[in-house]
Amino acid sequence: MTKTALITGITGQDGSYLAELLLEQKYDVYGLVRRLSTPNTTNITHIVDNIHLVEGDLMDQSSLDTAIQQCRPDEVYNLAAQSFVATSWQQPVLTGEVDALGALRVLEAIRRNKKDCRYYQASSSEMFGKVQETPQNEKTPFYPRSPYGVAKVYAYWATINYRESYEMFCANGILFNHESPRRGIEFVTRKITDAVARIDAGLQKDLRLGNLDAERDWGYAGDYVKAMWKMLQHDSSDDFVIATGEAHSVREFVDLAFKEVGLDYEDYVLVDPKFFRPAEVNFLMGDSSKARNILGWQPEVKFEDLVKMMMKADIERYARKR
Ligand code: NAP
Ligand code: G4F
Repeated sequence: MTKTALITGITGQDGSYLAELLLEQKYDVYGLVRRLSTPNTTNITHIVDNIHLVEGDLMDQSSLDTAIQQCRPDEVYNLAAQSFVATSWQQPVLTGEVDALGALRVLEAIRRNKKDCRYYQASSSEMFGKVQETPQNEKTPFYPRSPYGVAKVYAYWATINYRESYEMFCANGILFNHESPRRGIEFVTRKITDAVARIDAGLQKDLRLGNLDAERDWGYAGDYVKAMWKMLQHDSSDDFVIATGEAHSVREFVDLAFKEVGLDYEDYVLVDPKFFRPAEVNFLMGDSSKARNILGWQPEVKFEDLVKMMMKADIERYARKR
């Protein structure tokens, strides 16, 4: 029987890759989109004729109730969020409203309208923040360092609370950083590959960054959405860390990206205090052995290939523009 899925955040990086995956699996795919003065469907232009878009906002309970009543989903993937950590200090209340209470509103909409629906919560390695052990796994205590991280901890526990209070199928995917050519332009990886492509094309002179020594466990978004899907196919709901198990610094990323166009990053990169954060997460590296053993998931794309993939896409984009 055809399954129906509702994806919140379908216009984002992960939402677009997940929609592709579910279409390949023959799902009937619905995506929740919020009203914007200029619609932002760049990431889903290629599949927009094969999916159904429903209007709604994580700030608005009634729109979420209506969306669940309309779609009658078997699975809901709650990917919508104010997802940029730096902005969460500028807009802490909005971040809490969308990322914390927004998740609660989606859970409530499911409980009231389609309680047997399976729920995926986009939890984050940012919850580990000032890490209490390395590598981080499902049992590592949280120590969030940003309003974003704090909001995600709330949503994480709301997900577990609905599982335990109402016997609903609710899973947390604790995903470490994952990137792709569809990554938003303000995140450090995409900011770097876009800038290097622009420098290579003669459109930009330098690249201003913040903390070059921060280390992240970077994977490929296309690999990570497979883990989301696997979590909802499992026979019971549980929480899983999804990571590569390798940490690399921003400096390593920038070095490799400039090498792709035969340049030395030290000639172009300027450190700008504007991009430092009030409280930094210096290091993240995940242990995803639970997901590997129970779900049979593993990442395919290596760090070096991810940098190459993103560089290639941005170079081609500027070449097309020329
Ligand atoms: P993204 O590209 O920033 O996408 C966020 C999505 O949320 C967009 O579709 C956005 O819609 C939507 N959205 C924002 N506010 C909304 C609201 N009030 N109501 C409805 N939709 C709203 O994020 P992503 O990288 O794909 O990440 C997906 C999820 O995973 C997020 O929850 C993020 O916090 C979490 N996460 C990401 C990573 C990562 O490394 N990528 C790691 C761990 C967890 P518009 O297009 O209208 O702005
Ligand atoms: O790319 P970032 O902005 O990602 P961050 O803060 O790790 O958050 C991402 O991953 C989380 C999972 O751990 C997600 F939950 C979240 O939604 C998002 O997808 O920054 C990565 C690192 C930081 O340490 C930052 O301080 O890069 C450092 N950095 C150095 N210079 C910079 C810059 N980050 C940005 N965005 N811009 C810079 O110029």
